[in-house]
Formats: sequence, C-alpha cells, structure tokens
Amino acid sequence: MPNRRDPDGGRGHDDAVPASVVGVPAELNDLPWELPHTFLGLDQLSGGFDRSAAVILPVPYEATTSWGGGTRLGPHALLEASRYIELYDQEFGCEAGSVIGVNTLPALELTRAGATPAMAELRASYGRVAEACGDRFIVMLGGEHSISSAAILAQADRHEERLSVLQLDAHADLRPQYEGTPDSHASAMARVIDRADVVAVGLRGVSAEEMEVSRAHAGSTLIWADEMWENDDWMDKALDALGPKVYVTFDVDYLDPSLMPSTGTPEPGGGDWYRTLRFLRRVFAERDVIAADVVELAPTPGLSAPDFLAAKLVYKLISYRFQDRLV
Ligand SMILES: [Mn+2]
Repeated sequence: MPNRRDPDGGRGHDDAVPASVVGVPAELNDLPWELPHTFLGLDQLSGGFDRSAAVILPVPYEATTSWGGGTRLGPHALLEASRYIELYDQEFGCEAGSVIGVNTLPALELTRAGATPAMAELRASYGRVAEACGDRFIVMLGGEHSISSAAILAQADRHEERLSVLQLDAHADLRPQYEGTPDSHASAMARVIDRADVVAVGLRGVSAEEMEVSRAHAGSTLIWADEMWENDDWMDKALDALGPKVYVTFDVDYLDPSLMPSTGTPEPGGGDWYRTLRFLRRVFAERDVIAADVVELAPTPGLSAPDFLAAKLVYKLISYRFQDRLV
C-alpha cells in the first residue's frame, strides 16, 4: 500500500513538478491528505491530461443487465481499488504508471431516455473524447457491455482501415437483439460485426442463434475456453485472426468465476490470470492496440479481491500498451 505520509505519496511527482494537491493551498501541501480518487491515486496536477499517455474514461452505464445488476458501481469500485495497488511493476522493473502518465476523466452520465439514445449519446461523446485524446490510449471502464459497441463504432468512424476487435468474454454477445432492444449487452458484438472483425476468446456460454450469426460472418472468430487449457495454440489462432489495428474489449466474465465472482452472468471455466497476461502482452507487442475497455464488473459488497483484480488488469493493459517505453 502506498505510503500516504510521504508528501509525494510516491505518486506521479517528479523533480520538475513540486508536490501539490488539487484544491489545496501550497502552504497546506504537507498535511496528510489522502490520495486522489483517480486511477492509481495519481495526482491530476503532476499526471495531468497533457502529460499523460493514457486516459481512463469511466462510463457507469447500466440498463439492460439480464440477471445480477450492479455494473453501474463497477468504475467507482475499480478506481477505489486501484489507489491501493503498488505502482512498481516487477514485470518491467519500474513504476509504470508514473512513467506513462494516466489521467482519469470524470464519469460520463448517459441519458436515461432508453438504450438506443444512450448508445447514440455515448458514440458521439466517445468520438469527441477520442478526438481530444489524439494518440493517447483510452481505457473505458464499464458499466455493462453494450457500451463497448458505441466506443468501437466511434473508433471505426475514425479509422479508414477495418478494425479488429479482440473480445475476451464468456459470451459471444452476437444476438441480433435481446429483450426487445438491439442495444442490449447481449447484442454488443452483433452491433459491430459488420464494421469490424471480431475475435472472441474464452467463450463458454453461446446460443445456437449466435453460432448462426458467427457462421454468416467471415470476420467472426470463436475461441472456446476449453481450447485454452489444452495448450497455447489458441494464442496464435487469435493473433492470426487479428488485423493490424485492434480494439480490446474485456468483459470480466471471461475470467473463471473463482477469480471473478463479481459479474452478472458468471460461467464456470474461462481465463486464468497469468495465461491471460501472457496472451495480452503478446497482442500489445504484435499489434497496434488503439483503445480498450474493461466492462461488466458488478462489485460484491464485502468482497474486494475482484475489484483489485480488475484494477490490476487495467494497469497491465496500460503497461503492455507502452511496454516499449518501459523496457
Ligand atoms: Mn459476457
């Protein structure tokens, strides 16, 4: 846990910028203030948008969750847990978050007028955030999985070449519509399959209808969770199916529920921690990952480990994206 009595808090300050706390007069800087409520507790003055290569975009949107609710609380729980994660990453031998710079935006509050207007609002808002971010790496925090389709379509609008989506998920989310709306979390990938190739990894809860949708689309690749436990061939298969520009969408139910019980529709089996990190590091090394999201975290009161896992996962995604700068 970071030392909070250290005036720097060990967080994001360097020699060029004196220690300062947002909203606190300079003569009170040395009081034992808590860490900011930002990703990794990084100080927004020393991290700051201009100096950050990565940007966190919380979108606590929840409207169509099918069983267990609570994904609207996901971004807050993830950000709170991230404040207690060590900045030092032994994989790279440095405080990756300080080297890269991570800026946390306020949460986007989408309209409650219905799923379709909310997704239209997010697509437009995400497009403007992406425009303002330029080369910065955006990690969106959900919220339910439907938000990914709005972000992916906004990114597809910005890129001439066809994007590939790497979807880590227990479910294909290829239903043309679900419970009367084409903008359901269960239809997230059906919304984008005509605009981007989708490589889904970790699947183990898929409907017959979704199998038909997948077969009808040459750009759809399915990798089953049980394949992942035989050997590592699935990693090559997934990479072969990914084009040069990749958007990563990580539904936390991809992970085995023993690791990640805090999600609405858990399925036994799925990804484990180290195998998944090995795969992701390769993807980020071998492809141009333009943006990512982590969605469907539904915090369980009194059980913090899944929130910490999700926070650490986001930290790893950012570190892998900038691994060239860290080694
Ligand atoms: Mn899922």
